[in-house]
Amino acid sequence: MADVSAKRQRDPEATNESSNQTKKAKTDCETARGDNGNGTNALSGFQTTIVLSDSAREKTIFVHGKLADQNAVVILEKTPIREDALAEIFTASTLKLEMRNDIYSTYRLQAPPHLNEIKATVVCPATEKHVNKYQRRESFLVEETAEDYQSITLPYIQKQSFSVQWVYNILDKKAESERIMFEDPDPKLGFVLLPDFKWDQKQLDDLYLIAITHQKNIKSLRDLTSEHIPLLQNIFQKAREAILKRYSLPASKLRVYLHYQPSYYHLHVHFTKLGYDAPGCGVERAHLLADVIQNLQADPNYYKTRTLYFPLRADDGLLSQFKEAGRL
Ligand code: M7G
Repeated sequence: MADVSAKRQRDPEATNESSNQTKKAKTDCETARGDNGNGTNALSGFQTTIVLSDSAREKTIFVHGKLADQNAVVILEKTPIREDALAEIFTASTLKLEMRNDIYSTYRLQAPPHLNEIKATVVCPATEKHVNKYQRRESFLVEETAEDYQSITLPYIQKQSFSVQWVYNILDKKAESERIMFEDPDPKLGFVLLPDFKWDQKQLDDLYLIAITHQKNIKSLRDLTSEHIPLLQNIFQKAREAILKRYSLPASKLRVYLHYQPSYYHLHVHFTKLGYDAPGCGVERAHLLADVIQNLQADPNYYKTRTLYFPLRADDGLLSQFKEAGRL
């Protein structure tokens, strides 16, 4: 961040111009999305440039394109079939036979529109980093020593990481305030718990919540020391209680973890339903909160001193930095 303010001092006009451009891009996107209440279909003007990735198995497609002349990424995802909708699906759908053979038959079933939804996520204006994030790319496992963190990773994330404005909007109740499920307002130990935007909250099978700390100065797992154990324990205990109360899901049904590396460098904890194969829940990126607490209890500087492993995609600038430093 020091670099950014230094640049601001050197070249205030350039910075003002780029911040004006960013403001204009945001306004263009808001207008195109119909945020101003003009009631338009937010995506009717979307022009596809390229399909970044898709998955027939996950029923998702990630598309890069233009919305009101601004770069945008649109993610479309067919929503899961809910058990409580089965009766209506069976009674109110139309069926077209595709083939029949002995005891087997397949059909095209046309469910009523409200049971046949596609979840759409729009990122506008999208940066180059967003476009890269959603593109399918080969990954490489990186071995990051404590020294590598100081000399390679930290300088890189201070210059290149995603904006956490959306996080501040949540903490300041400027966005998603009606979605907050639980809050502990304590500035040191407190946090906000709310549905991750990957979860449409229609079914518990893919439950996904995030707890975002009120403390703004903890970037990631690497910053944690034994000093943060009370904060982590508070999140672990109160968020699980809130989830039990609201969704009747006990702790034994939850996977609670932090990502390293995260995409957003403001400490947050992921809560997903055990059994849901959430993106990023693999061992190369997810660190169970219970393990993190125990590791810090055993060694106050565990995460400051340990070598940590994580995957980076081929187009990730951080990977190039590791390569340039001869660490890969
Ligand atoms: P992460 O570990 O920093 O990175 O997690 P990842 O996105 O690579 O997993 C950030 C989490 O915040 C992810 O699970 C995102 O889906 C979620 N998220 C990101 N944004 C921009 C928002 C948002 O605006 N609102 C909410 N509720 N969740 C978000």
